[in-house]
Amino acid sequence: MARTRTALAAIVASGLIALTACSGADGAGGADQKATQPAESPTSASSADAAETEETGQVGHSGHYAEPATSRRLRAGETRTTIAMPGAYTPSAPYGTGTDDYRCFLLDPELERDAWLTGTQVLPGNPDVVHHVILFQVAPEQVAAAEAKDAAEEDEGWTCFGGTGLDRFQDVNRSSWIGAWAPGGRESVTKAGYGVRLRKGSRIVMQVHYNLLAGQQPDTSAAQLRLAPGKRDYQALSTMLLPAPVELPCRPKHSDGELCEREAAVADVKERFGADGNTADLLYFLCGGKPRAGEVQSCVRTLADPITIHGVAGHMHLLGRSLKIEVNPGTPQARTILDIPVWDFDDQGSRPVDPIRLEPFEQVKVTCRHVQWLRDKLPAFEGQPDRYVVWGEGTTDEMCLGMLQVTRP
Ligand SMILES: [Cu+2]
Repeated sequence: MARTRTALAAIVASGLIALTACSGADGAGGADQKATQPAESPTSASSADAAETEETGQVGHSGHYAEPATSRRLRAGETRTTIAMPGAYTPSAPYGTGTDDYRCFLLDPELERDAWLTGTQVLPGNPDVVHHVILFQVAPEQVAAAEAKDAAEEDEGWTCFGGTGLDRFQDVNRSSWIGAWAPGGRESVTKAGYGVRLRKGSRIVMQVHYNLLAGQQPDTSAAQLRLAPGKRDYQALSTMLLPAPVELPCRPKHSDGELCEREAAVADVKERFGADGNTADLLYFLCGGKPRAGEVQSCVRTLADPITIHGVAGHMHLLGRSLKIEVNPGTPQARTILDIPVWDFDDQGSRPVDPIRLEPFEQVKVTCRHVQWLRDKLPAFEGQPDRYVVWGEGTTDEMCLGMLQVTRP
């Protein structure tokens, strides 16, 4: 199915945009919570700890993926199901250039009735090549389209920069994200009484970002889903994405590189990621304004519907320096709900917040600062001159993304 862009007016009206995010870095991820679902709040965790001591992972699986060293114990009525790629996939740069491959795999949790998803744990098969993983839900009415995409490409799965490709645009207000993983991540479990609604017959797309810097090696990854009975009276969580542009110019003394012009830099991203490399320009339909080069970029969104925020997270890549999410900026009610003064690429976990209820016309703002000098310090940029950096899916491209875990009345 070719991805085509609808009229710009539709994007403006609906606030839909194609985007994806990769997260995490190689290295010792000490952080234990790297998912887009709310971590248990300190209060619920303390009571839960006694009941949910660590238990060792299931054994006896013959898959290639690694079984978790430890899993948190299931709560009453919960079950755990493992969904794995049907076979190995060997990543390659889909457009013949670049060192990143994003591949989507269609997995079937065999839901015979509606359920609440109360936790996720990704089991990466080959850590040398798996950079990060996002899990998306596929509604029953989208399953046929997903199967067609899967069948259309020869190897397992399909190329999927910029989301699953099933929605022409990802709805940033109600993203189909249900979980994410970066190196070091463990099982993510929702607060008691909260879950993501999965309808009977739903499928899961596992989007894997493969980094090809270590060469092409086969991978078979899997995920564990923690499920609770759908008849329970739980509150439905969803993920709201808050992307902002990245427009980081070259440093004055390093501005002779070929890609120091914005136009050339955007063209380069499109060459590596196909039509999905368009995000740098599309973001202005969501955030307003026009591209203005600078280290600090932000995006203010005005709510159309009431939300209650339960968790917050941020995402940038290697040149990210600081990130902030505010509600009602510039008003007497202004409040910072996430403040990361020094970005740590290895700690992208979601943080619980005391529930914050926001009404229509209230605003949320995400602000990011990226800096070029970090490229002088990081091995991933060795030998790479300054370039004008825009939003892009590659490890050495950048993103500015806030994530809110919300319930809606
Ligand atoms: Cu990213």
